[in-house]
Amino acid sequence: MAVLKHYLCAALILIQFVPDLLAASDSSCPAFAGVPGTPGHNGSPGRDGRDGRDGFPGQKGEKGDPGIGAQGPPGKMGPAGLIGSKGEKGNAGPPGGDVQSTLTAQQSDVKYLTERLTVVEKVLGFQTFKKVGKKYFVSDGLVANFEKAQSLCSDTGAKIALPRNEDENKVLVSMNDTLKSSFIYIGATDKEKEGLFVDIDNQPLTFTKWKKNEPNDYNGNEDCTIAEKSGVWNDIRCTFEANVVCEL
Ligand SMILES: [Ca+2]
Ligand SMILES: [Ca+2]
Repeated sequence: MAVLKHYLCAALILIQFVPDLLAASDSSCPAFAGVPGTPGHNGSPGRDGRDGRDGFPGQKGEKGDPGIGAQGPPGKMGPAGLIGSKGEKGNAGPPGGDVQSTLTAQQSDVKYLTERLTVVEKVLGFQTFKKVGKKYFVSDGLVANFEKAQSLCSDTGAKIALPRNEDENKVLVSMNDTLKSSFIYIGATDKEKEGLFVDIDNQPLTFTKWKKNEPNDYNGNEDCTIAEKSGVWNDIRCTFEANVVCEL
C-alpha cells in the first residue's frame, strides 16, 4: 500500500512538469492547454482622474413663448417717502363778517336770477314779445274788451301793459306793427273816481301820454284807456275791443 501511494505521487509530479519539459525540448511539438488557475483577487480602486477641460459655449436658444399664468398679487407697500418741505404761508382769509355778507349777496343773486328766469319762461310762452329795460311786452295777438284783456293777462301771471316812461311807450305802440292793429289797451282807468286815472293796483300814474283834449270822458262813459298807433293815449269806453298786450 505504501508503495502504491509512492507511485501515484510520482505520477502526479511528472504530469505537472511534462508541459514545461516538452516546451523546452522541442518548440515544434504541439502545445497542450494547461489546467486553468484559480481567479486572482480584485485589485485596489485606481486614483481619481484629472478634471476635464471646459468645452466650447453652446449657441443661444430661441426665445420662449409668452407665459400664460395669471397676474401675481400686488407687491408689498414701499417705504414711506421723505417728508416734504413746509409750504409758503397762504393769503389772509376774508374777515368773518364778510363771509356772511358774501353768502347773503350770493343768495340774493340766485333769487334774482331765478325770478328773471321765471319771467323769461313766461315770455317765451307768448307768440310775440318786445323787451324794454327789464320789462317785456308780450302778446298772443288777441282782441278783447278791457275786462277780458285784464283777465287774459292775469291768467298768465302778467299784468295788462302800462308804459311807465317814454321808452316803454314807444316800444309798446311799436307792437301795433307786429299785431297789425291801431289800438292797444293800457292798464289805466278812472272807474273809481272820474277824472283820476290810476293803475290796476289803484296807484296814481307816474307817466302819461294823453292825446290833446283827452281824457274827455266822451258821453260820460269813458273810463278805460288805449294807446293809439301814434303813441298818444285816449280814454274810451271799457267795452271797446282793442288788442291785448301784457307786461312781465
Ligand atoms: Ca272816465
Ligand atoms: Ca276819450
